Amino acid sequence: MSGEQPIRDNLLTLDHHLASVREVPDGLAGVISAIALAAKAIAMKVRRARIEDVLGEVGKTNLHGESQQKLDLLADSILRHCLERVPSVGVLASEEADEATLVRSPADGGRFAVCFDPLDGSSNIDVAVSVGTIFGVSPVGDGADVDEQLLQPGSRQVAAGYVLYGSSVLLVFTTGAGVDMFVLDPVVGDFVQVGMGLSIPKKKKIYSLNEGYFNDFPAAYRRYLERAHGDGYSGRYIGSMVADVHRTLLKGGVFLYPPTAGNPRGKLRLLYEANPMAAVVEQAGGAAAAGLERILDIQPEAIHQRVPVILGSPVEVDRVTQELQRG
Ligand code: AFP
Repeated sequence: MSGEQPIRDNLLTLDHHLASVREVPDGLAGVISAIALAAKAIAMKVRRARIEDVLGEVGKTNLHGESQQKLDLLADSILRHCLERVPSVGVLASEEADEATLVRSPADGGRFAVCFDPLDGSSNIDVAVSVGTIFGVSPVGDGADVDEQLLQPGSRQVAAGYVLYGSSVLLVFTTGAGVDMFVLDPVVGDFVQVGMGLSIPKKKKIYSLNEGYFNDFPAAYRRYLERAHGDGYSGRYIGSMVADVHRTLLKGGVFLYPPTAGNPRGKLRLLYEANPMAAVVEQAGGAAAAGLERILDIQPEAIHQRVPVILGSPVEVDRVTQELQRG
């Protein structure tokens, strides 16, 4: 019949999945549902950005000195709106806000700290390139101060993942027992499961980084790249971390954002970019390092701290770290 779309009979929605996952901490399913709801609203805004005239810069910069896009702020407020209503959410930290927000204290039931980059890669939106939302959820740490409750190693995350607003809208996340993938089905209006227990290829001759900074990279990264050139590697770089990491997760290879002369600690942020992506990649059998340290072991010192990032197939990450060990 014209106009009717087939609906799969084995449909498993995100809510079905969350109800069936065992051993997730109490109140965590509500946090993930809230992120999924926000993602649906953000996806709509991204799709209609040109129509609703929300493309382009606000005319302000965030504390990282990067210009804020109208959609960055819109996505930030959608996520806050959805998360603040979840009774277990205690603290929020976003790329778009200088300080973390206390939503409710532990005494009032605030059990989780949620760190997020509402719209990563947003400078790509004007040219309709894929963008994403990245999130990590941890139990709030001890301490009266919001920063103390938030600043914990990524290994404490109880959920982490991303939403990719691409040719389809994907939600990929882990609650510590493998990585699952959902796609937003526009017919059903919900995220439906399309992949369980994702596994990253052990090796693949692909590197993904901004090679334009070659002369600014430390010598070890330049040596790695020279070797990769000689070994017949392919380069793939979108410039949107979610899209680049997602491709790396499915196809293999290594994604890198090394230190540069301009950004001696790299560009990417530990709490809401590196940690969630490291958790996903490790749960899929990959590796994630900040130079010679495991990303998930780093004790953060500041909300917007930056780290170098090397993540992907274990063999490929190892090839980079071997060069770093040589100095
Ligand atoms: P924007 O959000 O400003 O577009 O930055 C995107 C990003 O944080 C991350 O998604 C990319 O991996 C990285 O920056 C790209 O940075 P370069 O443009 O320096 O390669």
